[in-house]
Amino acid sequence: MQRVFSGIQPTGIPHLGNYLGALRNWATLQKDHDCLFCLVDMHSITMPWEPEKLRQQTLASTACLLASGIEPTRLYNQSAVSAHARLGWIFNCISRLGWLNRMTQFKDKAGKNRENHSAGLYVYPNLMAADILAFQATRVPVGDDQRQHIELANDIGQKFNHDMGVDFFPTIEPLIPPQAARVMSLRDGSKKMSKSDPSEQSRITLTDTPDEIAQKIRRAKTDPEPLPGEAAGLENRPEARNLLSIYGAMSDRSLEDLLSEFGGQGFGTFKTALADLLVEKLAPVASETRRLLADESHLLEVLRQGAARARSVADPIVDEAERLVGFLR
Ligand code: AQP
Repeated sequence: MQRVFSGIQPTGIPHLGNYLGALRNWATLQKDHDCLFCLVDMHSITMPWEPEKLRQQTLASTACLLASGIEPTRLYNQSAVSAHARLGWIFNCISRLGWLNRMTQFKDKAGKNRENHSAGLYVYPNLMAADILAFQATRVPVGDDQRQHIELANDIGQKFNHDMGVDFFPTIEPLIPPQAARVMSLRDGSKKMSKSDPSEQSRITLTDTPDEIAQKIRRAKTDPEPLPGEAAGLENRPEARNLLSIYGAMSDRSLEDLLSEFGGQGFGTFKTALADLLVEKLAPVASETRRLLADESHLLEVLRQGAARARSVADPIVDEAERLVGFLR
């Protein structure tokens, strides 16, 4: 059985992009794969953070993931399993500066003021490679934005194998959903939907109420043209394409099918239909999240047990990686 690993940062409430790009896929994969899902709290401190907020967001993310259908035994938080940090350090010494310099996520997050960002943000992809390879996982369900990081993780794993003269780390295959692999901001179709976008209106979260969902879709940026009858008419219309792609992913309908129904109409009817669809699919997740959030000790216990299971898989693998490197025990 293939081993699957994936993670999400507890930097805020998971949003529709996380759901369509990752979480929904995770819930399906766990049926016939050996899965580990991780709240990557160590990645969350690569950007400025507030400790109490991080604690609350980790609990909230745990509740959201369970409400999205993730099995409790597969879920844990990264910092509770030291294998991540141990292998992450080895990978810091295997990875090359030239490789990290090419990572577009660092450039996007650091912006122009690079000198002021943490060293952790720069080496984030090395830790991400360790997250996956500490379990010798072969499949990683992620959104399209993570494609470059997975390629780097493979470069790191292969360089380790080459340098140590072994065939220890497997090749990783990203599992990127065919539809809505990159959900864009509701306020700007050129930016991905993100937890850290300062505008609440830019994203639909997994705890939004039906009214909030409907209002955010109503206010979503669009252009003045009616929807086209064919996909070619969506060129240079990123906001229209984004809303259609969300609708398609949520309803398992193709773009062509949607355009044959909504083409030629203004956005009003389409937005109402999209809001109704999102409320129907997401409202049960939000109410289950609220129910779970009321019992903090249960959420902590889920994470504790998940971490114990994750340690039992990762510790022997990282022990062996350390032995191969030449560390004495
Ligand atoms: N907009 C998106 N569309 C599709 N998939 C997405 N993912 C994130 N945003 C989108 C996928 O969700 C998983 C978890 O992401 P993450 O929380 O680890 O980090 P991120 O990609 O940095 O997400 P955010 O929301 O943008 O967080 P912040 O604002 O904290 O940086 C990944 O599989 C990712 O592909």
